[in-house]
Amino acid sequence: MRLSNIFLAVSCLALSAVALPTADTAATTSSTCSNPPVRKEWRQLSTYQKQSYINAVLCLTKKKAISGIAGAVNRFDDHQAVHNAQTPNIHWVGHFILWHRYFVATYEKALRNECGYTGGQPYWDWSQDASTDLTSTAIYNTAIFDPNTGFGGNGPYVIATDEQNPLNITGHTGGGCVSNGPFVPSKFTVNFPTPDCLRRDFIPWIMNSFAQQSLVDHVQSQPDYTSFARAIENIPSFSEPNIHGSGHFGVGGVLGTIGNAANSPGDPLFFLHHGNLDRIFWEWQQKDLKTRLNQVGGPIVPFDYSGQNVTLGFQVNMGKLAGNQTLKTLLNTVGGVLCYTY
Ligand SMILES: *[C@@H]1O[C@H](CO)[C@@H](O)[C@H](O)[C@H]1NC(C)=O
Ligand SMILES: *[C@@H]1O[C@H](CO)[C@@H](O)[C@H](O)[C@H]1NC(C)=O
Ligand SMILES: *[C@@H]1O[C@H](CO)[C@@H](O)[C@H](O)[C@H]1NC(C)=O
Ligand SMILES: [Cu+2]
Repeated sequence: MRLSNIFLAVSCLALSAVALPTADTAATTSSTCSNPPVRKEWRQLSTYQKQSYINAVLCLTKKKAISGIAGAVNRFDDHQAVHNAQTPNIHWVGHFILWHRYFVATYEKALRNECGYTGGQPYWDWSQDASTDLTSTAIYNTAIFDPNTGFGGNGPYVIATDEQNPLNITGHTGGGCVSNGPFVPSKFTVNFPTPDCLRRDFIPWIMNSFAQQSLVDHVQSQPDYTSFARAIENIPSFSEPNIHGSGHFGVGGVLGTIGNAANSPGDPLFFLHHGNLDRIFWEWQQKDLKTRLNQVGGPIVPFDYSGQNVTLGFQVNMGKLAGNQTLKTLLNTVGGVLCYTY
């Protein structure tokens, strides 16, 4: 009775808006989220759409920072700085995937509202190209790394000192400044925490083994939020693959920007990698939406699996970039605070 009333009320609101919701989203689409931008895989974008996206990213680098965090010069840096500030509280916790959902959505909103981008945040589905031949470099030859219509490629090889590689990660192939594409040193600076070029350091065996579809399937077969949240991060180890590590260490390796736990959002690819993790989460939610719009769990304190768990009312923050939100709000991508779909 109550449910059907809510359904009716929402349907009326949705009808008075422009968008005609599908049956799936009708129950959850809010009146403040009509016509949500649709997020697409990078390869689904036209050349014009790809260029519009990259131009919008470069536009953010021309606008003054608002985060108030020392070292952040522009609106692009703001996001990296907020991630850096919260790094100790947002990984290996129950709110990991929801904090990062809010983070990517905040960036998407800045691209749209401040830089005229009209599409949804694109994502990079690495699992499409992960090879069982771990030495394969095919995944690095796809459209996303294209120097003309993508994000450019690797940096030249630089020897890493023992100090720079405390985990003794093997097989890194780059580490220098990205040498082609829109984010070369003459066009783009990673200002935060101190000015540097954008670095990439491809490691084929990590990229291929961490981005396997079988691992995505494993994550998406989890029965509840707590186990999903744990599976998507797994443990911080290179002997046990996890999909979250694929884009970070397959592209960032030892010396690359996106491989740095605190400062990874300094590589614009971060938002396409995390966009894909969010899509995987969203797809998992769709399998039992009624339950999965109302369920969270997992530790408040990193790795504290027997301690206090997050609840639906638990709040996360974006510093000065956006208001605090509860996890309940962030479970719904078309609820109004968030407004996008896949
Ligand atoms: C990495 O190698 C160094 C020197 O060979 C060694 O002392 C250190 O324990 C190794 N670290 C790990 C995490 O295996
Ligand atoms: C938090 O959740 C875990 C996993 O469901 C559970 O084992 C643990 O007891 C919970 N912690 C508290 C304090 O209830
Ligand atoms: C936002 O959340 C943070 C903790 O996540 C808290 O310190 C801060 O006081 C909150 N701000 C508001 C306005 O509620
Ligand atoms: Cu992160």
